[in-house]
Amino acid sequence: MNDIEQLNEQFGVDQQIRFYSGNGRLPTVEMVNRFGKTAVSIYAGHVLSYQPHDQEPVLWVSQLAQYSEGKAIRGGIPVIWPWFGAHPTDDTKSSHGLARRMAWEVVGTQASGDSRILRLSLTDNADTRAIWPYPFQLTLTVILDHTLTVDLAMANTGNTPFTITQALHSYFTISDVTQIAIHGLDQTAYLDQLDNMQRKRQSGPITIDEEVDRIYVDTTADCVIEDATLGRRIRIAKQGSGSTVVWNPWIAKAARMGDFGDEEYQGMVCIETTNAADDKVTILPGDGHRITAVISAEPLN
Ligand code: TA6
Repeated sequence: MNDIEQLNEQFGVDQQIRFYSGNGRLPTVEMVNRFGKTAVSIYAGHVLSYQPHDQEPVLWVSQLAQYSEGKAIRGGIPVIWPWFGAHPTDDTKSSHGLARRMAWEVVGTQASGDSRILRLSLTDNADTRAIWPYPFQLTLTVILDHTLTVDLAMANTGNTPFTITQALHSYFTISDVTQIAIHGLDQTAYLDQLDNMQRKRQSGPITIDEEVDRIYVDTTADCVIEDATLGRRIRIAKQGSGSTVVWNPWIAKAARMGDFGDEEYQGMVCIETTNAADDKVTILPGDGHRITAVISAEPLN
């Protein structure tokens, strides 16, 4: 029996929760209910798609995304942990931590009523400790019901405190980046990553006509992407997160990324549920933290 057959034997639930060999032959699970469907790569603990029935996909993935061990998948919801952005002290280490490049494992599934639940875990090992020297346990819980909930629980299983920054780095499908408005951050301070982290203040909804890379600070607000062309709002609610990152690479940065189509910046925006910049989290031995994003799509009218 191969891995996929074993996964379906142990964790599959009829056609509601089904494992299959996805892009790059990565073990992938699809969960379906009467509201929609979602797909998750076991590798990297990476939500790849979320599609309410009779809707455009809510999450975006690049046509040039790479699906191979050790690579980060461009799109969906990469798990950024235990550091957001560049490593705080060692620039030889990959940006955005280690979790999105590691092999996770399935620990459980559940289908009851309209709810479909997947639990994946990543535990420290020789590979992680070679990069980041702390014992930890991550559990990613993905819940499909009338919305999509992505919850990352983390535990310090060692004897010394550690401090992390992190993100559920969500990529969203939009009609045209110049035609959307992002609500929820009006009058919120942000650090402009494109202007030496200068602290600025948002005035009104966010509209985009150039590269945008901002860490909004001291905010627990929902964000809403209003997309008149698609006739929908995407709402991102959150818990355990005091900062939100808004990113679009625009033309030049898109052209520099090998796993990102030159024109693809027009159809995506990242609204990232984070503990970033000064919104760090220190976890004592035996303690934990959780960060959660709840994603939903609703018609505009
Ligand atoms: O979250 C925004 C950001 O930090 C941008 O600066 C950009 O680098 C993006 O993440 C993607 O990073 P990645 O390492 O996935 O290419």
